Amino acid sequence: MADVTMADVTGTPETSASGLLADLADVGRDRSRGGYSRHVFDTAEIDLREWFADQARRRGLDVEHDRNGNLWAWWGAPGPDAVVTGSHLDSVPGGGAFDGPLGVVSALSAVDILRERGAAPAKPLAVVVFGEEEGGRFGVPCLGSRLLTGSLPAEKALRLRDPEGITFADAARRGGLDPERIGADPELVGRIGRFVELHVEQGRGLIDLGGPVAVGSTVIAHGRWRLTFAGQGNHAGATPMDDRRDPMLPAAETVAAVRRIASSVPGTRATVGRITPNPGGTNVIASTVDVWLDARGPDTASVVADVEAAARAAAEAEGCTVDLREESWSDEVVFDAALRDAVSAELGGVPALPTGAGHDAAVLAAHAPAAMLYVRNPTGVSHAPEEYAEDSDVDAGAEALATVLARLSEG
Ligand code: HGY
Ligand code: MN
Ligand code: MN
Ligand code: MN
Repeated sequence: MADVTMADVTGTPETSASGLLADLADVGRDRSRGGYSRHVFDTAEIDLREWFADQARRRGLDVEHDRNGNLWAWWGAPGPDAVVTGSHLDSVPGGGAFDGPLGVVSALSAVDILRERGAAPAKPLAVVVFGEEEGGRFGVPCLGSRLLTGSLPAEKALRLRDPEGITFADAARRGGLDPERIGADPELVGRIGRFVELHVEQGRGLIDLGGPVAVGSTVIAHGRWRLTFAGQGNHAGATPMDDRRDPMLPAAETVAAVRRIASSVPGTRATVGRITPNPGGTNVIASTVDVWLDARGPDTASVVADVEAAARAAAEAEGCTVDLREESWSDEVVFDAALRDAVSAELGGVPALPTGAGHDAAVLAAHAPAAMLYVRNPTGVSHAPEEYAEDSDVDAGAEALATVLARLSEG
């Protein structure tokens, strides 16, 4: 076990999680949308990976990419029953500064705190950064952790294309991976004894409860579908209104139907946040329109079936066709109750909260006991520039994570 202490690792200031987060404030700013756009293997995300690797090495951690492009920083030789913590560095388009990076900087800060406390973990400890958690470039969320665990076949992932038509295989190659090696990594997954992900809360639970930290109880079932409406492209000015097959019309009617249908099924959250007309000219009747549906909740299948029926009826009325394709699916996850309660007790009995957001911890939960820590977000807003956490809560979260890691890594 590498008994590296901060004194041994020259040039690394004791840095708080809020201080580390401030380091990242200018990486991947999206001037056109506001917020941040950081997508797997794009310039900003590669800058963030390099920053993380440097921070980890300055703490004497051994850094390695796994075959799927997830970054691992080990304190102690990688081995069985490791205590692993981490999150992601990528964002949604125009996302906030905390979703993902907060879990990563808190993990680095927790290593500093453990060393300040003189802790000597009896088990290997690792900080991991998963790739493409948001699916912001290739459309499948938790791409890195799904590939690692085998819940997404490599051949399906390699064919995924980004909005510019670049395949994941090509992007991975540019990110330094060998596409031939991408795929399930059971030996690495087998090393994980426990996984803990700290994350900014995406919602108002802790505001209403009045505390800085909570543990996770469940992650909502959620999926993504793409509806492609097809009609007849044509000239906006030369085509009479009664002589059109405009796919934008059923697309618009389907967006309204999503809101109406989702609002009628308790616990459902369904959203259309992305629509792409092709070719997308102001003076052009579109040939096709892609509409992406994000649907979550206890009865998603029936909600999607009702949306599909509404889409088909609207398409037919306009002489268009529609094709619906599932792009990703995640079952509801209930975190390991014994671990959840142990983590809560270790932190003085913090509350357990459900979340409507997906996480890598939910993917790993099928392979090792996993837990989540949430840090208060006073705006309650996420996936938008207003996402926030006070420095005092950020640092309280890192302290809490250190306390949990210390307990889990005892002999
Ligand atoms: O979409 C989600 O729920 C997560 O933020 N990836
Ligand atoms: Mn997110
Ligand atoms: Mn996230
Ligand atoms: Mn996550």
